[in-house]
Amino acid sequence: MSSRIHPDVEVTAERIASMETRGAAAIAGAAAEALASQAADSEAETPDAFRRELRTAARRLVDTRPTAVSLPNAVRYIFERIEGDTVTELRRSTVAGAEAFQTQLETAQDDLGAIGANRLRDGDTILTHCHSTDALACVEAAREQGKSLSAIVKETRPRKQGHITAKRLRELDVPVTLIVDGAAGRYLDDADHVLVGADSITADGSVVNKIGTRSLAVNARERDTAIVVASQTLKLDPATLSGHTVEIERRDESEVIGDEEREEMGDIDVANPAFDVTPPRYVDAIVTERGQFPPESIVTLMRELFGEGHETPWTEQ
Ligand code: RI2
Repeated sequence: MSSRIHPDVEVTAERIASMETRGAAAIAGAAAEALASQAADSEAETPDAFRRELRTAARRLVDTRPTAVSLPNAVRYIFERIEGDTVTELRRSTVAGAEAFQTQLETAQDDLGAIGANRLRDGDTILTHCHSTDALACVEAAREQGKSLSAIVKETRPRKQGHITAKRLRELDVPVTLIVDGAAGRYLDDADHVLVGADSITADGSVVNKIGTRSLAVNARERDTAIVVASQTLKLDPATLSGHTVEIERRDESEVIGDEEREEMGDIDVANPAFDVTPPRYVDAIVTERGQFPPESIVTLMRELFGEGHETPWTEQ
């Protein structure tokens, strides 16, 4: 029997896939909202049909981007809270689960920001890569404490999300110097902290983040510049506790080069992996809403929050 996908789920999935909605926290929040619409407007006549519908919608959302674990973690959070014997009860508990998730998302980012801000001293310079709302929450909290900061912002090819970071930092009244990615090494000497976000954190404390993070961290380590990763616990990947690896999303080649330019070059291959993996030895601290952790000890927090399980009930047909 086919299960109807709510238009909100379809639109949300398309926005996530095209990166109109992007950033690990934002895609998790959008997916939760879409699942709430699916549940609230469900016309399923039996509990089984309702659950089937929800699983189909969840699969549509989770399959959009493979790397950010926030997406399956958000869906799992909601599925764990679905309860009841009637469609009305199931509908109500799903919507309540999605709302609780949204609240937790906001609170976690505020709490994380307050902790990350403690690392930033008055007069410090941060160097950023890509656009992370978790990383910016630390800056916002520091600004609220009255600290003055300045920022060196990598533009972050190919999609230049550094431009969003620059705009947000200016809104926080932080002076910004925008640089091309290749200039990062030159500017590391001027920075007190490299401050980045994460899409997924693995059990060994490796940080999966926007492509270019690893070389930035290696360079920063060589110059003794602190590398701080701002990451809500929503980005901890419980599947890695049992040996699963994180799939690195490969995006369309057209993000790197236009057709015309490409044709002029002749026969070339183009690669566009969206993320890379920074090993724990290049990371000084992972700042979460539960405190800051050396990357090697994040596994303890992961076990406490997720146990050994990483069920994916939405994968059942
Ligand atoms: P927040 C982004 O991925 C960046 O890699 C960023 O560091 C990470 O998500 C976390 O973002 P993309 O969606 O959750 O731009 O901190 O590919 O906002």
